[in-house]
Amino acid sequence: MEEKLPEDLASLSELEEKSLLEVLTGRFTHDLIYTYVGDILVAINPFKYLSIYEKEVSEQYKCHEKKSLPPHIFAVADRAYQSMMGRLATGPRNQCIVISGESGAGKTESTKLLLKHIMELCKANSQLEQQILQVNPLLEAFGNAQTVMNDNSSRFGKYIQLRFQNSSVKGAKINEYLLEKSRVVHQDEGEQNFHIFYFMLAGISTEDKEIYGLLDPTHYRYLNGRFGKEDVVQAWRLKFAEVFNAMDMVGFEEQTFTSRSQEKVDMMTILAGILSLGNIAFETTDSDALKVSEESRGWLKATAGQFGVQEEDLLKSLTCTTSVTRGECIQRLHNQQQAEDARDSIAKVAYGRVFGWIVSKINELLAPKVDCDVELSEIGILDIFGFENFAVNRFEQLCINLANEQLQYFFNHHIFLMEQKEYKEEGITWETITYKDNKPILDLFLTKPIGILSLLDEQSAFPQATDRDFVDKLNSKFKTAPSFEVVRSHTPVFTIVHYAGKVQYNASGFLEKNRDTIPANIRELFINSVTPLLSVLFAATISRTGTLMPRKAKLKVADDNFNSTRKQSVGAQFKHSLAVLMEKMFAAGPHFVRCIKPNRSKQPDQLDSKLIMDQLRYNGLMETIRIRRDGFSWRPKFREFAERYNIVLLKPDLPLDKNSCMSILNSTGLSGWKCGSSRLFFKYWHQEQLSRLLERLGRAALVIQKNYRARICRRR
Ligand code: AOV
Ligand code: MG
Repeated sequence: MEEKLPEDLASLSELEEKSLLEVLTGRFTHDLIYTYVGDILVAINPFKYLSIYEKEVSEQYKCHEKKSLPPHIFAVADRAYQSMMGRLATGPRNQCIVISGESGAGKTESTKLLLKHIMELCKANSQLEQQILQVNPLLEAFGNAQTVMNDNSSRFGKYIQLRFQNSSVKGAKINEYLLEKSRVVHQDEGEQNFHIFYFMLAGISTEDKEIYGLLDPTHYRYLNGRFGKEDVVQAWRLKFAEVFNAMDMVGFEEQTFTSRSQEKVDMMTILAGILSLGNIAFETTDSDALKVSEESRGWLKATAGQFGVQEEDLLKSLTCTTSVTRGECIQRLHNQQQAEDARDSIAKVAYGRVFGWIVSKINELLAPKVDCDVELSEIGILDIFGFENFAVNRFEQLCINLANEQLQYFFNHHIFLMEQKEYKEEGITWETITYKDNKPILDLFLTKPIGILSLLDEQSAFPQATDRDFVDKLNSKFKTAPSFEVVRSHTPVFTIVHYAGKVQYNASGFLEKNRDTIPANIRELFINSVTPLLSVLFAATISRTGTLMPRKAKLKVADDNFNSTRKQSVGAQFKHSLAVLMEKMFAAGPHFVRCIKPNRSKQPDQLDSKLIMDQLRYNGLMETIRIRRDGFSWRPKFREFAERYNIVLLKPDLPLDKNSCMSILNSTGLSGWKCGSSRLFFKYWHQEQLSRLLERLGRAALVIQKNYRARICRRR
């Protein structure tokens, strides 16, 4: 079996798609879901429980270079941790683990396993460890939902940064990207609202239901009047307890006079308010004004109570827009559509604020408690929303797929571009491996001033512009661009040829979603809420980094209603946060996990060859195997190398140049490496061989090296 099912695809001598598929299929049928391509891990989602994550297994994968173990996600965690500790090789201290794959491929599960193993590795103090591990269930309850592609689909992106002082974890920080708020008010066929609503309705006691004003779940329009069967509801009930437990563990519990935490009570009340709000319907009257339909008067009253605002004020913010122009207060009455939009935008903004609050609270509680001059190193884990292609794709899918393009670019840049550039510069003989460069698609989105996002901003700035106008602009600018396709249709649609396939987008609602403005009267309404949490959430702005920032002065109503001059558009913010993230990741030592989805029906033991092959192709796996097999993934400068390995010769004061490197290497008997003009070129396995060698030389050598370093310091 060993012979036929190699653990490392870079060891295959014959590279053909067919044999590649055979190996992966063969391994998968033996429940071997992990396979290496050199230092890159390929993971196929098993859709079933495998007993490969137990304590004994995680024990084995501690500093595992010393032993040869089967490919495993724990090995990736170990490698990142050892690299951060400087135990493996030269290179940056900070590490990032980049997990990619389409929706449902297993990114979030991988993230949790990585976190779990890193916590094992650093023997975190039990409280902080538990806090960090509980962050995921908490975020998932509020930020994940069932979609047609994944029953637990992440509807936001996250970058979890674990902060270390030497070997021990000191804290964590979450950056979140673009929660899909529109899901609160609308879900497509076969999809659900965010988990927390179901967990809450299933798990709450009858007594609490009354306190929060919650009714039978089938009443709520935002849940499409649907709930689960008894077994599902039972599972949700447990989840609800888990979420509350997680909140306690992370530290949300506050000292209060009552037994309940006020913030949690407020949070539940706001969630209940969102559900009631969704049931408010409007009717036209003989006069110009709208009124709330007879059946929904009760819902209006309930919502006002839950949001802690006056019924008349709530009604007013739904049925008209107030603006102040030159000191004069002008009221514009809404038509039915506008009133419904106002209702939905209140729900979205309230939910978005609750989510932002949870993230900022987590960040506050998990912030490292160390002196500010202590330098911390970091392991970041990126788990975004995977590539999506639904029946209807909206603004959210555009942003999600853009993020995936960016990640694919990051991968290509590291694996193909940088590496091959160095071969050329350093005069290494090399036959160029071509790969599918997605830079043109990324440019199509991001270039200024004529990328898709810039054009969207331009159109969003015109109050009269329509989504059709936006698509017309795209069509005229990009009709000849290779990754853009004009679609002739009555609806405003266009197609992008992404690295992972063609996606048709429906631009209806793009401008509004990109503006994402809260009318000033709605903000005022909430600032004056008697529910403390709600008032705080609206009086504060949430910064890009997910921390709550108090507003300097209370907003004056005199601000225009669509305060787009001060506020960046959603597209521009997203572009900015992606850029910041990339900068961080480019400065770190990267580790890649490529998740693969075996079938579309989420079934165990089923493998759809065509689906797998598509993913292997657009991931560029063939090319990756080739470059890992023939290429040199570790390329230290002479200086870096000599500094680290001079102890091999037990001569710590060796000059840090090419000659010394040669002497060191000749004495190790290593083969297969190459020497360039300023650096050495090694295969990925050389690193492990050398670290094993260092291990053998043992402590004696380390002591010599340490003494030498101390001497140098004194001399300086
Ligand atoms: P995703 O994060 O990549 O999709 P998930 O990590 O949520 O996908 O995985 C989807 C489902 O697959 C999980 O809920 C599990 O049931 C199953 N699964 C994944 N990995 C494993 C594993 N290692 N062992 C057992 N089951 C697994 V998305 O967030 O939709 O892009 O947006
Ligand atoms: Mg996910």
